[in-house]
Amino acid sequence: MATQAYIALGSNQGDRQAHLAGALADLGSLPGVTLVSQSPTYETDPVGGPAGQGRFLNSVAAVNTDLSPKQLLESLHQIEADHGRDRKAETQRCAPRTLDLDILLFGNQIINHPEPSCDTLKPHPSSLTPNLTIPHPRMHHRDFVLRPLCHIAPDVVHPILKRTIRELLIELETPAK
Ligand code: PH2
Ligand code: MG
Ligand code: MG
Repeated sequence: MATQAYIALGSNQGDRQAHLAGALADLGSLPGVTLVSQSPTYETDPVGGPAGQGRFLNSVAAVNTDLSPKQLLESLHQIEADHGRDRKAETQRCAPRTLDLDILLFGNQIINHPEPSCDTLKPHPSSLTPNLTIPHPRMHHRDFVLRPLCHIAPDVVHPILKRTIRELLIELETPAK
């Protein structure tokens, strides 16, 4: 049975609009992936990473997929590479990139998150796939993710936090007292 997944798209190098549009087209033509909806594109200030890097274009897409999370991740990495991203040349975290595709949610699945109830607070080694933690561990802190996601999936519930995307966005926007 197909799973609904949400993918964040970001670009702050080269022809940003072309990279996002091309990535959406590539996503939709992956075998086992159907593009369901896409958010508007937002121009956002970079969060983290080196000083002086350019602004991002960000959006979010919903897909239906028969792929596993790992297969989807590998396909996303291939699309990033096709759009000129060279992960090996990135010497620092959050380096500027032509294209970044992150799996935010994959149905209700929880992957590689520490079990709150276990002693070690570490995921079981057999479950580890590098760079595959779902839900995306920082998505609820990021306006550039929640805003476009809220456009297409306001009532979807975060499977760990048990809050809707709309609630998470409101919480992020509400200044701490
Ligand atoms: N991605 C990052 C780090 N910072 N900032 C913005 N505005 N948009 C992004 O997509 C982004 C970021 C790491 O992937
Ligand atoms: Mg990212
Ligand atoms: Mg990424």
